[in-house]
Amino acid sequence: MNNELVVYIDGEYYPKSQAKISVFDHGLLYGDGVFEGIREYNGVVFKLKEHVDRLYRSAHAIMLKIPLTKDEMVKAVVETLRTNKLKDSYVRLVVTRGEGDLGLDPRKCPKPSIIIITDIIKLHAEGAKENGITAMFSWVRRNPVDATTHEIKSLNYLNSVLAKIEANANGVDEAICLESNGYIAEGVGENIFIVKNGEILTPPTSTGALAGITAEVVVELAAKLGIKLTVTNLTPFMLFTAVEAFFTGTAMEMVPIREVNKRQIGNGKPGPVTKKLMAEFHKVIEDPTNGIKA
Ligand code: PXG
Repeated sequence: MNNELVVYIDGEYYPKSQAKISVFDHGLLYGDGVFEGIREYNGVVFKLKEHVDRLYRSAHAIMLKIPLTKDEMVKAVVETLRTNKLKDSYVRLVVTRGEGDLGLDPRKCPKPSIIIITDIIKLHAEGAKENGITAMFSWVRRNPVDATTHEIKSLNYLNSVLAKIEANANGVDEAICLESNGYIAEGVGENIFIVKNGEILTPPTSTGALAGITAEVVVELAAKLGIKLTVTNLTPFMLFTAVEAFFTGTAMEMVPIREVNKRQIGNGKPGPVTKKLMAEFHKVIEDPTNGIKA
């Protein structure tokens, strides 16, 4: 137990094996809560302020008052990492509505629960970055913007889980979700980009996708490199006929897509624009000024 990682729950640390919350927590009963997935690179929590800002925006949208200030939240993440002596890790920040009764009314939940899990990161499949991954359009549409939209990073992830199940069942690495009009929204936990005529295209968040922090880095890098980037609706056809495509996300970082629904993308290998951006992206995550030291 001495070497066991600890988990922060409401200001206390518990060994991983004993880190538990109530079965009456509405995060479990109704998916009523919000979360963030963050990475620490070499002792620096990448874009921690941006993730905490997004967490509070998500909480605001579901009228959940987080009982810590943003600064206190940043401190709690840093302290949890220090306690666990982690240098390269994955941070999962969760705020649930808290314990209530067996009715969905959030007024029955007087105190939100704050959970901070820090753990070692599992890397994605061997060769994903070098060779690219396969993807498929899922039958499950992204939740519309006037429903449990993924603009809110809420605990309602069944939409993404169903899409992932479909990809798994078909032996494909990742699923892509379309929005209600048939335009491309995003991956299950990734934003998506294509390259066409030397230009980068990516869907708007008004299709119900999350405003990704990794995607934002790519937008900044494209500007810095002088590559035109346009936010616009993308059709499945546009992806099938793109010369390059890639996913971005905290867990996946940047990963090329080599095949979609059995159609080869470009020449089936990571293209020059993707490779250039990936190289630049690695410089960004290694730069300690892009995060907060743990
Ligand atoms: N879209 C959705 C729906 C997400 O959940 C992203 C895009 C990428 O955003 P960032 O800010 O990370 O660039 C996400 C976030 C995981 C995991 O462990 C990853 C996410 C969410 C939940 C779990 O694989 N990605």
